[in-house]
Amino acid sequence: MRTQVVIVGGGPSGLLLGQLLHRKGIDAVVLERKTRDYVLGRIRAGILEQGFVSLLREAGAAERMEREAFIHDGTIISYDDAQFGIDFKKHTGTSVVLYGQTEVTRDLYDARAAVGAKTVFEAADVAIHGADTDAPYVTYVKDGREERIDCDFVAGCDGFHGVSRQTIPESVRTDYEKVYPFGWLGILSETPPVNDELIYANSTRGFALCSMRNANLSRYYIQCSLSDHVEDWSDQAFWDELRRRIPAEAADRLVTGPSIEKSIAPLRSFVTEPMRWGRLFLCGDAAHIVPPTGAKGLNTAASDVHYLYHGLLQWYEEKDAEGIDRYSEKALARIWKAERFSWWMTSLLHRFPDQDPFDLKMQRAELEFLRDSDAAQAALAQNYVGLPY
Ligand code: RFL
Ligand code: PHB
Repeated sequence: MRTQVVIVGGGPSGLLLGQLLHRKGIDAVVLERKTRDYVLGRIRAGILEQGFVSLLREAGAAERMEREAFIHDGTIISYDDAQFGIDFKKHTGTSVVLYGQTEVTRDLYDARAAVGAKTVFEAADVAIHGADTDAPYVTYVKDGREERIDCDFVAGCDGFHGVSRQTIPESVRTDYEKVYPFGWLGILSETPPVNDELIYANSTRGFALCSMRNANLSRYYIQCSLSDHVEDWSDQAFWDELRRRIPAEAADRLVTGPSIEKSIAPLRSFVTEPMRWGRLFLCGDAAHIVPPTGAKGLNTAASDVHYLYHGLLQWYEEKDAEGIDRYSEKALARIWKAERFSWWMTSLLHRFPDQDPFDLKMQRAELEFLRDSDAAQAALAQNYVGLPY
């Protein structure tokens, strides 16, 4: 078969791109390795920038989000037993939206199904051919049969462990990576959130984050060791540790309950350059990873989608290659700033195993500067709500 754009990966970036293209009459097929339920079972991001929200609206998939999402005008930072707020609204005139990645993905799948766009689930052995020619094609195996799709372009939206990035020869690519010496243990529980704004906590026992999905669904994370296993952490042990890391008055009102999901995510910063090889374009986690501390992963995926979507539109509607030719450069300029912010938030809030007394004093001074400086708070707010596209 033939289509205009093959999208490898049915996560949020692939689905968003597919839906935007579809609304402009550009044909795209999404190839997803897993089942729909598997993709929807992954609990990930919670915070959306306004840029993401606008794209979701443009994709015609924002209706439920407009009804159900929560607007967050600020956040709380705590250290030891002190805490202060960062007012996004005051510093930037805007806010962020709390709406889970699972819900975004569900809405995009539903929107895709409603318009009859083609998604192939359980597409195995996806391989991209001729990406550096004018006639790329993608092969995959479905129900034991090999299929082939010829196309104009391939969008590699298949996450960090996908095939798209690996398709670009190592001689063309430069990878930049930093692996952090800890992970995040996260749980989801059907309990009311401890606070109406998120709490990012730096404690002597390590980082903790209090987040949520709705009025009766809480999401909490604690920094853990990379050698920890989920099975080692009973719910009780998690709650006890969380209580020790957050401000005492929050710990006192914390409502606990059984976890309905529990997982460990390692923390990593990663960027590959360039994000284009011939007619293959990398989007989202396929090209870059951030530690979740700045809530930027899904949001940087969305800014890639924005640049690629507009580049492809320019190609199809105006026969102009400028947008796709400058895709990598434009996307990377924004990504490196989100990488910097995520690295900085991570460094500010976590305990590192090799931190010496001087490093701890530096971290403390930085927290106190942030607490006392309007300019420092404005810089955090500006990055958190999202830099312009
Ligand atoms: P995804 O979501 O990984 O989707 C890629 C899809 O491609 C499929 N795939 C393949 N399909 C076909 N053939 C292959 N060979 C394939 N290989 C893989 C996969 O099955 C999958 O369905 O990448 P995408 O779309 O780029 O989206 C990126 C986001 O998922 C990610 O950046 C965020 O979840 C990161 N993140 C956060 N981002 C935010 O913006 N705000 C947050 O608050 C936030 N919190 C988080 C996070 C990530 C976390 N974890 C678990 C890493 C919190 C956590 C704990
Ligand atoms: C989440 O709600 O899952 C979440 C929120 C903020 C972050 C990371 C994760 O920085």
